[in-house]
Amino acid sequence: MALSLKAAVAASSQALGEPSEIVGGESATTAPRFELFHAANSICSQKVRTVLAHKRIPYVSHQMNIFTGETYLPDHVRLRMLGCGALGLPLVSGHSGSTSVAGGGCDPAVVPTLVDWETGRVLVDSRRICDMLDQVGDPAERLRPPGLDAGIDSELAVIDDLPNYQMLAGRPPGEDRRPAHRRGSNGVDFARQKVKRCDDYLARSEGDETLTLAYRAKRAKELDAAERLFSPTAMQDAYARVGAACRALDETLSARRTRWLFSDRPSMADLFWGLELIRIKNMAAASIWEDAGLHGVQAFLEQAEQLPSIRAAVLDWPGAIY
Ligand SMILES: N[C@@H](CCC(=O)N[C@@H](CS)C(=O)NCC(=O)O)C(=O)O
Repeated sequence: MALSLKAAVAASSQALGEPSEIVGGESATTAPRFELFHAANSICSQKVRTVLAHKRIPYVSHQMNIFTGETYLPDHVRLRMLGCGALGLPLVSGHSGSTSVAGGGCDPAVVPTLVDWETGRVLVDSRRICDMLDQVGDPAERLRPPGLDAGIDSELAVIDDLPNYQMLAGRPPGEDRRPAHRRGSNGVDFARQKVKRCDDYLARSEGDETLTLAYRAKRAKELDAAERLFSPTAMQDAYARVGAACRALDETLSARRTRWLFSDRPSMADLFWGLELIRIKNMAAASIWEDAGLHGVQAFLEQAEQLPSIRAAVLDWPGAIY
């Protein structure tokens, strides 16, 4: 029997320890159109929260803990599989190194997961979710306004391909400046823990075709990550790619005549770049632009840190910076 959306959302919500809450809708009298399953420290969730805050869209927030593996809970995976099915892309089978769904396929055990009660859809990729949210509300306030969309999209493609997972969990090349509580992580153990988690769920999902497909896909992705992503050479390559992206950003910033990248108002590219730079700084890797004298990048970061949406969704969001 097909799982109804209402039942899937209720089950996924109940499986979490934390009660849900409404964000951004203190004065709302009707139930919000959107429900978001997300995690405080997930950069992909941060993008969605920031767009929701920027556009002042209220939503029901279901917070998950990535470190304890709540995104793998069977009820959440079932909900996400509805979104993966609607996406029209295959499930993941390996790890591309980035969080891009275009290159890697649909991951059934991650966040963010957005439920849209108006269309009855589950959306599963931060970039696609943010594009859809941008269609909501006043067209004059679009974060991807017509006419600027080509430039914005090319920045978003660069951002979508940044090696966030390697930077989060892997050992940086050269001096390890990460704070003591994170210095032990080399990525391999982190990814292998996820493989083990999938094995445990696979053993308990016998006979359940949807869950078996989902955990097999996630297992293959994390095994690939453990085997390939965290070697010294792979980490060197990842940091080099981030360095190149920051140099290109610095050049674009120095050529512009506007307050933000494309106009005097922040676009989706400004928000996402701001969030990525905050993440890189949080990973103790701001030396990537500091040591290279990329002053434009540093100034841009400081400007982005002042945005009320970024403050609300990340800098002042408990557990987002760690
Ligand atoms: N393409 C997806 C990727 C989502 C993703 O990779 N989420 C990460 C956090 S940013 C996650 O939930 N990881 C948990 C895990 O893999 O165990 C998106 O942009 O939404």
